[in-house]
Amino acid sequence: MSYENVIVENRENVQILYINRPKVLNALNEQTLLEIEAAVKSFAEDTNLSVLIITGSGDRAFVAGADIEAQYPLDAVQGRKWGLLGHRVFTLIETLEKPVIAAINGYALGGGCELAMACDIRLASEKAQLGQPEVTLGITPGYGGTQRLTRLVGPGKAKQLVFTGQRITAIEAHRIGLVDEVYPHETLLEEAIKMAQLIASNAPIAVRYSKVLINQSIQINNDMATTVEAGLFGLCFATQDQKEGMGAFLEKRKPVFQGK
Ligand code: DAK
Repeated sequence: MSYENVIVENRENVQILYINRPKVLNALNEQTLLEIEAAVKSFAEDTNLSVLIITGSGDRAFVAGADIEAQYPLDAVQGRKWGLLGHRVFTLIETLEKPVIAAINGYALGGGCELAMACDIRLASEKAQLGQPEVTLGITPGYGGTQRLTRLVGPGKAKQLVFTGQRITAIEAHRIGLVDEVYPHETLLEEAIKMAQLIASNAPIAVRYSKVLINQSIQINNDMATTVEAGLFGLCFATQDQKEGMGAFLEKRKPVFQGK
C-alpha cells in the first residue's frame, strides 16, 4: 500500500514509521491518522516484523500536534468523530501485541505528545520539546493526554503541564518520567534501532505477554493482575521459545527464538 503522509522503512525485523508532513511540522490530520492506522495494522500482521519505531520526518518535529487548521472549522459532531478516530489509532498502538518505540526527534506537542505516550517506550533527542498546549487553543487534551500523562508523571506535574500549556525540554521530560532516554539529536534514530534490535532478539511471545501484563497493571486490581500474570507466565512454558531460551543458557550458547 502506498501512503502520502507516512513513510514506512524496514531494517530487518524492525520497522520505522515516519510521520511525513514536515511543512506543518508533521501535524496530524484525518488522512495521516488513517494512514498511521493502516500502516500499524499491516505491521501487526507481518510475522517478519517484531518492533515498530515511530518518528517524525525532517529535522524539527516528531509531531507538533493535531492539525489546527483542519480542526478550526469543526462542529461538535465532527469534533467527536475526529476524537474517536484519534482514540482508535492511539489505542491500537498502545494495545498492539508488539513493542512500539517513539523516537521523539523534535516538537512533540498536543496530539504529538499524546502519540508518543501511546507508544511503549519514549526516546528523545536533546532537541526535542514536549508539551500539552491545548488550553492555549481553547480545548482540553483529547487523545488521552489527561490520562496517560497523569499515569506517567503523576497528577501534580500533569496538571502543571496541562494548565500552563508550557513546553518542556527533553532533559526535563526525562527528569519527570515523560521520556525514558535522551540522546544527541544525530544519534537518536540509531539508538532507537539498536534498542529495537535488542528487543527483537528476545523471545517474541514473552515480550508480547510482558506488554499485555504491564499495560493491564494500570487497569485491574493487584489480585486479578497477579492471577493473569501467573497465567501468562505459565503459558510461556507451552512455547518452544521457553525451551530454547533456557536450553541455550544451560548449553552456554546464544538462543535463537522462533516466536513459537
Ligand atoms: N497544526 C497545523 N499546522 C502547524 C501546527 C499544527 N499543530 N504546528 C505547526 N504548524 C505549521 C505552522 O502553521 C507553519 O506553517 P506555515 O506558516 O509555514 O504555512 C509551519 O508548521 C511551521 O511552524 P512555525 O512557523 O509556527 O514554526 P516555529 O518554529 O515558529 O514554531 C511551534 C514551532 C511548534 C512552536 C509552533 O509551530 C506551534 O506552536 N505549533 C502549534 C503547536 C500546538 O499548539 N500543538 C497542539 C495542537 S492541538 C481531540 C483530540 C486531540 C486533539 C484535538 C481534539 N478530540 C478528542 C476531538 C489534539 C489537539 C492538538 O494537538
